[in-house]
Amino acid sequence: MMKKKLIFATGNQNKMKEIRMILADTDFEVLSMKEAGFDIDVEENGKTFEENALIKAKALCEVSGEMCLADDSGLEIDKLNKEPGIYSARYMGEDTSYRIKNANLIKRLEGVPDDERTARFVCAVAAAYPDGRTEVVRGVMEGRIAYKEAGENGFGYDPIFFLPEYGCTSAELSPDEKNAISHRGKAVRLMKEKLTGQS
Ligand code: ITT
Repeated sequence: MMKKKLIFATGNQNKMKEIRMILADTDFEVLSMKEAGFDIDVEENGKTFEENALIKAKALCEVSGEMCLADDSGLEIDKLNKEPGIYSARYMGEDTSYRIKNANLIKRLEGVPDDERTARFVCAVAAAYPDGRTEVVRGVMEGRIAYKEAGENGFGYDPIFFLPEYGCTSAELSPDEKNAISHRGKAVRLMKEKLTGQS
């Protein structure tokens, strides 16, 4: 079967790995931006995850002329007014290590009890077609901010994202386990339904 080409507009290798796993069983050939020969870095000046995902997908679609997908995601901490939110990658500076970012967030929640440590990972996935059509979907994973970092899997804020039902952080889940319940897994699977519902 001829696979349909799809380019994912991300410069984040960890996201790319997760997305590839989630789309492995489809008839889409998923290319990273780099593999497709493009390297764009658009200003994410939207006010929501959805707007930013659309900005990234549309920008790459315009330069490549191919169907493109993009992910915009982040961590919302209720006690911190939903920070870092859409600024998750930029929080404390794009080049600051997650050791430092995670330690800072734990520090900001010092003395905050379990039931007020609620947080969620949000992921918007947008699709942009060469004919100008777009689609956008959202996936969410609920949890709590841990008291200390744990786990080596995943990336970013995973070591401080505690999942009460599993008794561990999302960095302690295997890649398959994380994809099965994650914000990105949910959003990409929703998008997959939309994409496979049309030829
Ligand atoms: P692209 O824009 O190139 O896709 P990015 O890393 O800048 O890459 P975002 O603007 O969407 O992506 O920022 C998402 C940030 O949110 C990411 O860098 C992490 O800090 C955090 N994040 C998102 N999903 C996560 C996950 O599954 N586990 C841990 N942290 C996550």
